[in-house]
Amino acid sequence: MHKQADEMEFAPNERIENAVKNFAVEQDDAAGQAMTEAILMSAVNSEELLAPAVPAGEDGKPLDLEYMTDEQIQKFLENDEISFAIHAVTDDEGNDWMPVFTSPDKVMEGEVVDVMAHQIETLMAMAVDTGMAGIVINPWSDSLNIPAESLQVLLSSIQAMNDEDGESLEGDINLIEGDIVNMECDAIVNAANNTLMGGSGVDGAIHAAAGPELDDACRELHGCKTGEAKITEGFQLPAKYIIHTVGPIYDGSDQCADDLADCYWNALNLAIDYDIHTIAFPCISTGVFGYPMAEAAEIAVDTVLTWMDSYAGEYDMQVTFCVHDDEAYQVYTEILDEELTDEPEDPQN
Ligand code: AR6
Repeated sequence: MHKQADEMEFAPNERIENAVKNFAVEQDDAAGQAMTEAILMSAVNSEELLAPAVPAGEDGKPLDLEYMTDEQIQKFLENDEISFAIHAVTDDEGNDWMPVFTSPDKVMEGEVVDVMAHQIETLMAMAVDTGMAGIVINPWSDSLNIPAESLQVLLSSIQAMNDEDGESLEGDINLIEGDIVNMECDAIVNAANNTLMGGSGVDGAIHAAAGPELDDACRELHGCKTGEAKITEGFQLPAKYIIHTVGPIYDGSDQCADDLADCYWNALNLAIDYDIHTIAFPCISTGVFGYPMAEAAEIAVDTVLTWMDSYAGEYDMQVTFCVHDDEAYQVYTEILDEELTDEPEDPQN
């Protein structure tokens, strides 16, 4: 059965998945769709493909493993300086194709070859760089050829996403430990309650610093539902605006996680209406409302990154996570490091 790219289930290999989806949009003929489907099924879902390859010396000729010196073996293991000679499959017209397999079973269906696991992105780059006609997936059975021109389109798309990640996210997400009332940005976000009439924690600090005019302005807003966001001026704060949102009281439910994500999402959407381009968030719900810091931080970072991704290139927004203690700083640092470090693969590895 033929499935459209956007109906398929994916392993978490997002950049390639997105590249393939973009690619699929341009391939509106049956052959293009079949090719896209095959890449999705095989490459994206397995993340790594197996390629028959032997280590090669500087001259590009295959090295015989049995006669390798210890030093060569070490270099081979470290994947350093030693490249790989690819076993190509030559078609009737004399074109060389790089064979790749989606599983060890697919390898075993034909002649016995040594294989190595590689990231799909690396293999595509290798096929293009070595001037192959393309790659042939599972050459012994349900084989499918993907020409070099198609691989090039996919690679460019992946590269563009790498560049975009690097620019839009790393530069526009900040982490600060401190008091949010001192933040000099277009807007700070308040972790309020449904009455919007002030309280303890960050809410209390913001009301105290902004002055009594904030109480008057909040009274006019007539409360706020959990997950929603409303805006006032910043009054005596350095920030021009305060976006008030109400986090959920933690009970471990999915609803609670959705509500917390809504706080970030709705605050950012509201920010656009007021031409806000720099915004600082506290760790909503993690104080009086009892949300465990690590869980809340995952949702905060995920939601903000997804929002920023969806507006990439259309709206500039700098987001600062303003945490209040060392523990929260540590938790956010780890999550952000993980989410923002998305180094492109070195095609030689
Ligand atoms: N700057 C930055 N972060 C702060 C500050 C500050 N000045 N003060 C506290 N935090 P909480 P909630 C951190 O309790 O859990 C209020 O009474 C704090 O370390 O302020 O959403 C409201 O009126 C914690 O990590 O908000 C509501 O009734 C985080 O801010 C209720 O509490 C959130 O803690 C809302 O509870």
